[in-house]
Formats: sequence, structure tokens, C-alpha cells
Amino acid sequence: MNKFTPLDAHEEKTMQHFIFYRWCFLYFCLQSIFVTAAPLGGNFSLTNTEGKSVALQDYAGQVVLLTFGFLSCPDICPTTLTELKQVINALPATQRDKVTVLFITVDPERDTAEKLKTYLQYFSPNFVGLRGSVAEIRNVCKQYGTSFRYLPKTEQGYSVEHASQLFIIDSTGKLVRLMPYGTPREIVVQYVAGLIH
Ligand SMILES: [Cu+2]
Repeated sequence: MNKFTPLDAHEEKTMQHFIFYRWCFLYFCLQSIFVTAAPLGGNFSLTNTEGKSVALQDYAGQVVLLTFGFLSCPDICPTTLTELKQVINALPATQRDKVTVLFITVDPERDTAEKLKTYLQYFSPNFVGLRGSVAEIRNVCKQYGTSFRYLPKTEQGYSVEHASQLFIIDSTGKLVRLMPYGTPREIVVQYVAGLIH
């Protein structure tokens, strides 16, 4: 059959069916991608600096400000932790104990529980440091849509590339917002205050 021959009624119907089913197939494929993609965040368990197992759900009722970092980080981590201390201080006194800062080390080999505890206390005695095996920490990072990478060793030792955002988790344990590093303090304070009930 010449390809320019007009389609007869039967062929036309078959063609229409074909197009219809092809769209249906595409629709279901796309839908399954978007609907089944698990939302970022969720519960996880790691170990605190007292050696106790801690789960995110232990902080139900609290707004959690989650960050990933490591103690020998020259800039991002100390700046973030200083900023978080200021954020908490900027909240009304009655709201401050409704917010928990969790700092997960991505360098558990060098960041021992004791070093982590001492380091965080420098910023605030209320900041919670969490550790685990590299694999456990990688899983939490993956769950939160991020990762980290050990950079080649230099004379100063190795550095770790890690997420710089602040992960904001509401009082039901749901990841509700990612704030980029450097977000003005007022914006963070306002957003966090809005989550406190
Ligand atoms: Cu850092």
C-alpha cells in the first residue's frame, strides 16, 4: 500500500486506538514516576555523643533544624552553627525549647563522640551531635536527597564535601523546607517561628 493512500474507516479507528493507548501508557508511566517517588526525609536512627541510639521521631513535637558537617570544616559548619545559635536566640524565650538542632557528622572516623560533644558545646549545650558508621550516615543523606564525598588527602589531612543547606523538619517529623546556606537570619527565624505551635 502506498503510504499516501488515505486510511479506510477501520484503519483510521485502529490508528486512533493506537494513539489513545499510547497516551494512556505514557500517562501511567509518568504518573508512576511522580506518585511512587518517595518524598525526601523521614525517620532515621543514629547515635548521640552519649552513645545512645537516637531517632528523629524522638523529637516529635519539636521543630528540628538538621545539618550535616564535620569538625575540621573551615567555614560552612562553624558559620552555620553560629547562625543557628543566633536563630534560636532570636525566637521568643517561650519558643526556644521547641526547636532542636541536630548536627550529623559526615566524618565519623575523625569526629569521635567526645570531640563532637566538645565542639557543639562551644556553640550551644543544647545542640545534638549524631554519629554512625559511614554507611549509616550515607543512608540518612540519601534519604534527605544529599550526599558527601571525601576529598583527596593533603598536608592538612582530608576534607569532606557535604550539604550546606539547612533541613527544616516540622513537629510531625516531616521535612518541610531546605534553606540554602547564607539565607538571611530573619527569614529562617520567621519560618521556624511559623512552625512552632
Ligand atoms: Cu562543613
